[in-house]
This record gives sequence, C-alpha cells and structure tokens, in this order.
Amino acid sequence: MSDLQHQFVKNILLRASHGANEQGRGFAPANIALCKYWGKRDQELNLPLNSSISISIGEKGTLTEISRRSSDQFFLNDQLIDDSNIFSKRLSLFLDLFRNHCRAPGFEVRTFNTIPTAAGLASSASGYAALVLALDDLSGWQLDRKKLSMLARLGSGSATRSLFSGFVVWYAGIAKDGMDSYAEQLEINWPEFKLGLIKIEHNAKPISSRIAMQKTVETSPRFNEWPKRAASDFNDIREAILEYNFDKVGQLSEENALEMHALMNEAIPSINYLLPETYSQMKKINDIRKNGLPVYFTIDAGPNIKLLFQKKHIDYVKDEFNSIEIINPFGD
Ligand code: 2P0
Repeated sequence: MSDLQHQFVKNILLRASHGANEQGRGFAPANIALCKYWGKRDQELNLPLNSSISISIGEKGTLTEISRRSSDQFFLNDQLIDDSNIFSKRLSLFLDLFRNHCRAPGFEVRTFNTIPTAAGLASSASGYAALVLALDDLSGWQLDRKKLSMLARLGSGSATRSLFSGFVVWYAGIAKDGMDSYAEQLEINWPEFKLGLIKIEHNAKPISSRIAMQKTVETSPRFNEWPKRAASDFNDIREAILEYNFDKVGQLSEENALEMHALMNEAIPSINYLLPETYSQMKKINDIRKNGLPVYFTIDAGPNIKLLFQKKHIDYVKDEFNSIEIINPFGD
C-alpha cells in the first residue's frame, strides 16, 4: 500500500483510544446503491467522482472475526483461502495498513457471509466494512462510524456505505486528502420499502467492477456528463427518500442505473454485464408498471436485478417473480 494510504490511516487513528482484545468481531450489511458510485477522483484513496446513496440490506452481510498471528491466514465460511488467491492478496495489502497500529505481524481473519449465495451480491462492501469494525474491536480504537467508513473506503469504495443500516449517503467530498469523503445514515424508517433479488443465472463476471469503472472513465465518450448527472440524481433521490416518495425514488434510481450501464456500453471496448434474461425481466417490470403497479429496478455490475417495491404489493410480486428473494431493509 502507498505512503498516501498509510498517512491517511495514521491521520484517522491519531486520536483513537488504545486497548487490546484477544479477538475483534464486526458485522456489516451488504448495500445496494440507488444513486451509483461510478468513477474515482483518486484511485489510491478510493475517492469517488460523485456522491452516492444506498440502502443496506438488514441482516444480510458479513460477520468477521480477527486475531493477531505471526502471519496471515484467511478463512471464508470456515474454508482456508489459499494465499495466492486474489481475494487473499487484496486483503493482505489492506491489512498492511494496520499491522503496526495493531501490533500484529499477521492476522487470522475468519469471515462468514450471511448474504445468500444465490443472490449474486458482491461481498466486498460488507466484507471491508465488517473488517474495519473487527479491527476497531481488536484494538479498542472506539472510532465513530464516520471514521470507520473512511477506513473501509480504502478497501472498497462501496464498503464506505456498509457501516450503516437503512438509507446511507456517501459524500464524494472535494478535499485532496480524502477527509471529507465519508458515509452517514439518513434518519429514515420506511418499513414499506422493500427489495427483491432476482437472480439471473450466469458464470463468472466478464470484468471486475473496479476495472469496468476505470475503463468507463477512460474511454466512454460521454463520461464527462456523468458527475453532473449523478450529482443531480443524488440530490433528487435523497430528497425523494426524505419525502417518502416511493415513485420518485424508484423512477430516479432506475434511470440512474440505466445511465451507468449505458456509459459502460459506450466504453471502448464496450462493457455489458446484462444478459438476455436481464433484459426480459426489465421489460416485464416495465410492463407491470404500465399496468399501474409501481415496481422499479436497479442493477449493479452484474446481470442480477434488484426490484424496488412496496410492502402492500408483496403478494403480487411473489406471484409474478417465482424465485425472488425478498429483503426487508427495515424489518417486516
Ligand atoms: C455502487 N458499484 O455504487 C456501484 C454500482 C457497482 C455498481 O461500487 O474499486 O467494488 O473497490 O471502489 O466498490 C462496485 O465497485 O469498487 C460498486 P472499488 P467497488 O455500489
């Protein structure tokens, strides 16, 4: 990891408390962006070009336990991960930032994903968020969630938002040192707001989201339009959430996702995560809406669809989408 990243961590930990537990534990939920993060203004500090908004998915996420060891050992759902694995390498590099601060040459990290494997949800967001919570517990730093969100950001941008439940905003910030780019929760309780995961069968991702994001920034001819568009979506979606305006949240979120995918398609070479089945489900959702039922979708860097709907329509949604997995971000 770079000097810049080490300095950033040092700044965050400057006034942290010090304790030492045998083991640290943390849980963080996965999150789904309604206003997408797509593009970085700084790759080392993972600073985004635009602010984003997400919804955390309740109890589905990652639980992580961490202990000090002489060298690194990582387990995923009780399976030892080979240290040549890309997941291990990225984790080791991230932990390099904390070895001195935690007085540990190595760490044993045990990660358990409670995200349904069939849901096709990325686990890096909840993974890095749970990890910084576990590190904080191990070392007794007692950092607030805002600071922890900034540490998680160094692992993965979307992890910034996984330190909170419910609706979460991640401010892009403008400072070069990244100290104004953090997440916070919107004080909203909206049990009517439901999500449904529609899994589309597929093999491996054609390209990682990190690379796809960068390629879009570098080669998509219209990418210069995105920061302004995303800034306006961010304000409008946040306002719609604060007004509990479901249709506005749904409409704007769907359009925001479609624009992100359009920009990826226009990259050179073109990037397309969507499969024929994704398009037919999108059409189905559109048709249902034309018939008067307010259902919307969002899609991330993969072919799966996340349906946005209201509790009062749950029976209809379950009938229409047989294998849908219902998520209750605010409980039942
Ligand atoms: C998001 N995605 O806002 C967007 C929408 C995917 C589509 O953030 O390079 O794994 O680690 O900061 O967070 C996925 O990208 O990228 C992502 P890095 P990340 O959720």
